[in-house]
Amino acid sequence: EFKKPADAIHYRQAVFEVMAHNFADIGAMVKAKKPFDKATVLMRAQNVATLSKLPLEGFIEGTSSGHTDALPVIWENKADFEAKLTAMQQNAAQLLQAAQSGDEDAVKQAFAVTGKSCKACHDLYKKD
Ligand code: ASC
Repeated sequence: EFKKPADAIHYRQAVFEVMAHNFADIGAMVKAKKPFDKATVLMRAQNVATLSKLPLEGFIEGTSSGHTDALPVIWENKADFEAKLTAMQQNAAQLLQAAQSGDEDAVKQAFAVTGKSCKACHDLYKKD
């Protein structure tokens, strides 16, 4: 439970921020901005997969005003929003599997798929 709406907003933003930091480091490696290090990719992918399960809790009704980019349409389309969030979690789990396999091409592909599922939600439900 959150004491006030702003706490729910802050919670989900904190989760997304830590997710983005971890996801971006995998991105730097698959885009060859830095050397591909299997152990680091695995650690990052574990973090992303775990964090992917957390933000939904923060999307409580009445938290689309104030310091947030979340659009009110989320709560008019909550089933679709949750389906897209679930797809992202499944893709993050696939990314973790790829990281566990150590196969760089598999990581690259799973990274791209996961990024698309981040964007799918942002396109509809996040302010630009
Ligand atoms: C990221 C990040 C996102 C997604 C998105 C993918 O690294 O912070 O929100 O990827 O940009 O299109």
